[in-house]
Amino acid sequence: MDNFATDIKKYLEKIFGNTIDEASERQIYQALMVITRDRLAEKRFESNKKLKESQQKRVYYMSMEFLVGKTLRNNLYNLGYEDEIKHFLAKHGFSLERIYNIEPDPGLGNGGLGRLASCYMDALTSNDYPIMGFSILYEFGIFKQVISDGWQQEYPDNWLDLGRYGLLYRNDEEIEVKFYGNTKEEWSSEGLHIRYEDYTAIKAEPYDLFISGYDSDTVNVLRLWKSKATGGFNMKLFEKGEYSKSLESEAIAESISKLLYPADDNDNGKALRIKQQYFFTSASLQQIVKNHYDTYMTLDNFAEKVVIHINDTHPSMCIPELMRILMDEYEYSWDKAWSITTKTFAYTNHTIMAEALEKWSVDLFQPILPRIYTIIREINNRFCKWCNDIGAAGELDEMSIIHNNVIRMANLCIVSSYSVNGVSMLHTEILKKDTFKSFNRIYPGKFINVTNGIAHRRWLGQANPELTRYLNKLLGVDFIKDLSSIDKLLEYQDDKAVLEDLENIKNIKKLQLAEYIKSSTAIKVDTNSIFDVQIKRLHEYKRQLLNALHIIYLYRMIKFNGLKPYPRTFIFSAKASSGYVMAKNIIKLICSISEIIEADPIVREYIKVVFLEDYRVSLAEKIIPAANVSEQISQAGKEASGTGNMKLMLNGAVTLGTMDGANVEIHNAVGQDNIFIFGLSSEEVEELFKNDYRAIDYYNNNQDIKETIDFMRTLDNGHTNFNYIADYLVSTDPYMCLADFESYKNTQKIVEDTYQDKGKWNKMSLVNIAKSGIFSADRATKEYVEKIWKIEKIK
Ligand code: HBZ
Repeated sequence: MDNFATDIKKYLEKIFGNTIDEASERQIYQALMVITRDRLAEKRFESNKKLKESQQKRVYYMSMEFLVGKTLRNNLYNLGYEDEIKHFLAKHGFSLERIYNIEPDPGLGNGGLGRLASCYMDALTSNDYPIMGFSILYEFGIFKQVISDGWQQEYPDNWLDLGRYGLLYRNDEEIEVKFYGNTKEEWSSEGLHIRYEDYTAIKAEPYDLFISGYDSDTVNVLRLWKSKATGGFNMKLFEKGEYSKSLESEAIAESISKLLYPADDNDNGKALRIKQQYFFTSASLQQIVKNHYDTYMTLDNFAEKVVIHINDTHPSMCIPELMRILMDEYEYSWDKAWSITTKTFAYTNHTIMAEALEKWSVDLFQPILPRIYTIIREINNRFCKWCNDIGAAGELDEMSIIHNNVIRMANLCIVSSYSVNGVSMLHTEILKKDTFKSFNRIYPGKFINVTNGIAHRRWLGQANPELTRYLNKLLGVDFIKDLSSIDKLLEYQDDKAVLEDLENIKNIKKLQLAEYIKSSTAIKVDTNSIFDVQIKRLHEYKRQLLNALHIIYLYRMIKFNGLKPYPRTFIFSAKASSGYVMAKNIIKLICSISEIIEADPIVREYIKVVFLEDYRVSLAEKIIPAANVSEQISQAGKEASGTGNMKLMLNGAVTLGTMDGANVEIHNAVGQDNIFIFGLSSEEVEELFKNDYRAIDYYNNNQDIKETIDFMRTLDNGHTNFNYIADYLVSTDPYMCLADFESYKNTQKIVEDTYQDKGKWNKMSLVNIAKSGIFSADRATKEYVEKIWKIEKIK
């Protein structure tokens, strides 16, 4: 730790005029954040020097979202300073845990996609790969969720207030991004030039967040762009005496990075979203090209030295932007520019849900980005012509980039990237056989699979130090360095003492969570009960409603039919997109069930329902280590992968799930006996859908379903009733909760029975931990490195 302690003291003296014994927790927090950032900056300088010298190929990871999670613990842990700082602070009466709590959890993402991006940054850095992330410095991240009378309310998340200390402002690397206006073609003796006129320029200010690696010399950077009015932009109006208008235009410029769109399915139709996408992709591309040119004095070798990875279609404007820069600024011909571009980009698809595949209407898009639009149109024209030539014209309805005056961004990505990947085996198969089948035919080999992975250092090492310490001692291998070695645990699957130890650790984590639940909801939960967890975004396809329906079934059976199940605590946490009415109603339903049960002295002896508000990375870190059952119950074929399923498994929860996304691979890894699978397969779902799923038949033909839904209609805690949801379940529900209900209910009974056989349950839990190695982000990113990026470690 050399002089970290001295640095803290110096900082406190210099900034606050305090000694450490006079300092407040808030001051200590600031000192730790700033000193850690500066240490990382120094380390970054060293690793960047090596990178520059080696002139090796690099990856730029473009994502509208990075859910980084709290940074201080992660950085101190990775730098190996944690224990010493803890002791140093304790000597002066401070708790490092309390200091950690001061840091806001940067909510720069909605869910899985954003968290995946951060897990990958962490893993690649720990493994010494050269990667730089690019995104937006949202002033307000995902909203803060407050549950009031069972309803979700959204509050702004002003995370920069205390979060800004981790960022380094790089005003030497500001960039201008242009919107609106027109382009003029000008011919001269040297050829064609494109001149931009009447455009609106906005300044992109870079803020760097350093990404530390575990046991590694590498520090990578996540660059976040903030939008600013350019001085000149305002001055024109200012000089005309239009002072308030000039401020207005400033506000418009700055609105671009104001907030994260809180919808994780569709933002089509919003001009501000287009501006956000172009703002950050243009700034990043300009930066990348400039860096490259400064190093090599040519862009001819761009694709040999640069891979640009696009995390879903949100950054897809990178593609026409690179074409624009190559042609308009470096005077490349179309063909040469296209040849470079199509060797540079790789694209990950995260969804097959039709409503989540991004589309922009030409009428909205073209005026905002006229030059980018003409480039996309030309890419499309050439692609369509090529399809004609190869005899694929018949499939252009599916494949053309512009169709019915709408730009289909996924098609742009597929046509322009050299690699397209899905995020689990099943998902990739569906992409190839169904969603993009014509593309797969004309581009054989372009579609590949890389199953998702998670940063086990955060999700086990930091979130569950009790289990980590125990396994370290027991296994004597450094599974934090290399998670594949955790399978050594299998040797202990019949060792009673080990199984009991694991159970005890789980109980400690359950106790900690129970305390949190009590402090945040006033509900007292029994730590002997089964902790049954469903935590993820609220979506119909994820079927929190199926879970809720089963709880209503249990409630009715306990109350009126004398059922005495083994006690269970159902734990939910989920944000709903602010305009998603059904999702908000489902939250209300869950909260109402919770209340109704709490008010019932008989039922509450057996089951409890807890809805924890404001789901976020740091809350997940509390819930996951305490879970016994991991609910992964999406309609088969709909969840691209899931990553919560992996985090829960790693912490010894047993999956109760459908054969969907990465559940399929978890099933393969642990075997039939160590997972609870239920419900229709994705093929059966397709079949049933084609044959006209009639929910009402399930209601009429299944006594339990009928009674549960009828009972649901009578639930009424004061002023809300749930007829609306009951009607949906028996009529239009496309996710077919009723079709899977019987199977779910029966499997839940098996879960309950198995849990009571402690020896058996503990063994299942152990096997899940032991088999989680393949779900490490180290494995996943290694596949990206080898199959797609072809990069090497920093030398
Ligand atoms: O990406 C998720 C998938 O639903 C999940 O199955 C997968 O594990 C995860 C990582 O691959 N997708 C998202 O999280 N999607 C978004 O967050 C999203 C955000 C903004 C959008 C659209 C989707 O405009």
